[in-house]
Amino acid sequence: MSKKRVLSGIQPTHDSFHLGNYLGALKQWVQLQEDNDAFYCVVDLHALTIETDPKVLQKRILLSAAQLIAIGVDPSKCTLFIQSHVPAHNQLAWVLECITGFGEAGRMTQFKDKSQKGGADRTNVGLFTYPILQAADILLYQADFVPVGEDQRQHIELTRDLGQRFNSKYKEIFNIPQAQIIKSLAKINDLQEPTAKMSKSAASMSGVIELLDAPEITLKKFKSSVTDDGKEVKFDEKGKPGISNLLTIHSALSGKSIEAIENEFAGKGYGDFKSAVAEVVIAELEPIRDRTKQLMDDPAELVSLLSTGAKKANEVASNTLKEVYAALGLI
Ligand code: AQP
Repeated sequence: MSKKRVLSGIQPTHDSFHLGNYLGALKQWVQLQEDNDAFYCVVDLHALTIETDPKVLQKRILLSAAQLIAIGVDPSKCTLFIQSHVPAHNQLAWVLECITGFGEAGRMTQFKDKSQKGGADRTNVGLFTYPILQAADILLYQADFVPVGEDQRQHIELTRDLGQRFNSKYKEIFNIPQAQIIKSLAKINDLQEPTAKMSKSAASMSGVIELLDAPEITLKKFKSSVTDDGKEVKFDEKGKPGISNLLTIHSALSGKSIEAIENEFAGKGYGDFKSAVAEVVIAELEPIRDRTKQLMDDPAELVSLLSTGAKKANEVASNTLKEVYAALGLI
């Protein structure tokens, strides 16, 4: 049986990825590379929707690639590349923009949230067309699965709609992908605002567990996490969102069931529980932090690994684009 094609990307919008990215998406990337033909990219063009100092962006792109490798994304098992190294992403995006309705793009909730937060003056057209570029990222590689967190569900739906629309209007070229979302890990929440998703662009990083944080910072963030007035360590998403979020994190990393963790902390205070969650997280993140630092010591080696990935990605992407252009009647 031929291998399934997997595609996913992450934005270099911050120095460090966070625990939401890690549990919601990146841990799946590592597993899926074993039995699938996986393409993973650092979506640097998407990051241009936020104005960033060029030197800072350059460092973040390298840091992102280094973190992915440190987590276990292995360039010998998958195709790891930088989005801007493959021009077909922008070329297909334009084609897809021409079959996307204005109202359809305007209904994307991430655009609505981000443009509302930034205000009209700071909202650029790139933010509006972002999901269409994302659709091009995915459709170019004929992906079967896209491992993502819950926040991306709507964008994957749009990708499917655009792929189907092109196929029925012009020619059956695109494989229609499915989102692969692990329900229990699809939304890791901010430790200070446990009903909101943990995000790289949060107003304050005090509730965001960054993979590259020093252990003492991670401990401090967990110790000061917002919980409730009760005493019981019990999973109850509505009544105890803070404790439930911590239980999800502990369970995902320790491999223990939620029930086993609840039993372990029966009769103990929230303080002990918070320290225990921090301990599990620190044990997971320390090696990732160390390996990222080592990889950043040799940026030339990183760039060389990424250019090998880009070569492979370009082959697949340019073939799809050639077919698309021909189907459109372009000479
Ligand atoms: N809190 C989260 N819980 C579970 N999964 C999450 N993801 C993001 N936040 C959570 C998943 O991580 C992958 C990469 O995300 P991204 O950087 O491409 O974009 P994002 O979804 O916009 O992530 P952020 O952290 O909120 O970044 P900013 O603030 O820059 O927009 C995706 O698969 C995402 O689902």
